[in-house]
Amino acid sequence: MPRIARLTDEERIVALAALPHWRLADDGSGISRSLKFSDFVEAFGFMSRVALLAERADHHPEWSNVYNRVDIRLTTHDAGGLSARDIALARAIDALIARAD
Ligand code: HBI
Repeated sequence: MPRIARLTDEERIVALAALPHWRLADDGSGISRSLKFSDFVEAFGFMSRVALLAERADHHPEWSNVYNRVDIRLTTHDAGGLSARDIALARAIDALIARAD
């Protein structure tokens, strides 16, 4: 039995309304955001900061990096879909980006 609850349809809608940079997967299983930085060092620096957040929260992104681009998908494997943990990590990532501006 999953230890973490998947969000309901209504909870998903409410959560996503406050995360305009994130896209909900068609099947509702996760959210994603793509980011572009000025170069690879900036992108990798960002990934390092997210990695520290993720490790502290014991919640980890699925992501890929090509040069200055980082594609992030958040989903909760233990829940088999989107959970409050993904929303919390998305907010923390957004806060990191806001600070970098
Ligand atoms: N990260 N995205 C994601 N989803 C999980 O379910 C998850 C995780 N990081 C660590 C983690 N679960 C652990 O708590 C368990 O696998 C033990």
